[in-house]
Amino acid sequence: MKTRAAVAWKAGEPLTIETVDLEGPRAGEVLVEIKATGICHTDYYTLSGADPEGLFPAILGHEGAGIVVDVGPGVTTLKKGDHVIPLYTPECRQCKFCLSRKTNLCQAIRTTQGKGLMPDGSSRFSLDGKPLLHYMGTSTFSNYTVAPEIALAKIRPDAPFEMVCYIGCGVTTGIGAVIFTAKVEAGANVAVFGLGGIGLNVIQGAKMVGADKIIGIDLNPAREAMARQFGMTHFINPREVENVVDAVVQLTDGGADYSFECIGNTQVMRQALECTHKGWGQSVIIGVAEAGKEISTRPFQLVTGRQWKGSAFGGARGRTDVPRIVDWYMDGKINIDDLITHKLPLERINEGFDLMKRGESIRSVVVY
Ligand code: NAD
Ligand code: DAO
Ligand code: ZN
Repeated sequence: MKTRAAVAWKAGEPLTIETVDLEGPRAGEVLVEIKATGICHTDYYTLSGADPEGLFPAILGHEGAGIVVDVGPGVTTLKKGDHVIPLYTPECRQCKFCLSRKTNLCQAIRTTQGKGLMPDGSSRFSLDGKPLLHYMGTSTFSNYTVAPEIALAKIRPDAPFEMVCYIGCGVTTGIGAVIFTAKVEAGANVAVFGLGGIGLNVIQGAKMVGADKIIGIDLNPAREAMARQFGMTHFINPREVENVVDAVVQLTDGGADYSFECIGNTQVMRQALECTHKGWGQSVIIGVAEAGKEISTRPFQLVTGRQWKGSAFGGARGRTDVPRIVDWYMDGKINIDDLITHKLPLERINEGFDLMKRGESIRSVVVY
């Protein structure tokens, strides 16, 4: 079949809208009509060329929602008409990683996904007979896409696509880091570094579990009002204090119980660790740093009880947890609507990237 898609031909160049060929689903695969997709910082990271694993030409996008149109042989858990959210972190429920119950990093299709291919080692997308690569197993910047069955979460049919697509990455990454990775408890003090599309979801996760002080840190003063709306109790602009670590320690009587780095800046990662409480503080790295960057701290920080952790996709097991998070949204427990600041047709997708680069959007969503 033919489908409209935004194609990333080369690092650093804008996407171009093309009519591309899409082959139907093979064994274990599903054809999905994408109804809406968010534009995430990670798409920009890859498009910019900063991602050493970025491959071109490819169809980017990993924050979508849509409807199953067709299923390949052997697919048993999904059928035509089901509403789904594609998962860049699949959940096979059979690999060593899934069975460990210690991680959400399913490895069933990791190798081919990292090469921009479906699990059988080939691409379903092409243009003029030349293959185009998939991206993160999802390629939601195409109106129709093919994804493995294990990389699709079935969601309730009454959830609006242009809102719940954000659960495909930002919402789950932020809220999940609080609930699944750090397991923040009621009454804890939390510091959140970076109040963008991820950090604001960390804030609303912290509010949801009943955190006490929720301290937001951002260089952009425009982020303060929105973060307060989502539950932030204190704001620190690093340009307005002498030392961010001291400022958090003073506000929390010795340090935050939990901190979250939602920027991808290794200097800030150090601040996030060192502002946590001696003896028990935990700092969770969510931000993806530039290739080649390293983190450092004095080892005594760890000897004296602080812990450094990381979180991918919020530690969520997609097929199990994403439908629950959609329910939380539908039940009014989490707010997505106010984070979707812009809606655009596919033809204007590059404007969505520009809004993100200028810090003017939280989430832009392409509605097909
Ligand atoms: P964003 O650009 O929307 O937000 C980043 C925020 O950090 C901005 O508000 C910016 O003003 C602020 N900031 C920048 N430098 C700062 C500094 N030195 N001190 C304080 N604030 C600073 O980005 P986002 O979409 O929220 O993504 C954040 C990071 O999370 C990115 O690195 C992204 O790639 C990563 N990410 C990780 C996962 C995961 O599973 N681990 C998933 C999605 C995104
Ligand atoms: O299993 O080795 C692996 C890769 C897991 C990928 C997790 C990606 C999370 C961070 C990237 C941001 C995604 C939007
Ligand atoms: Zn698995």
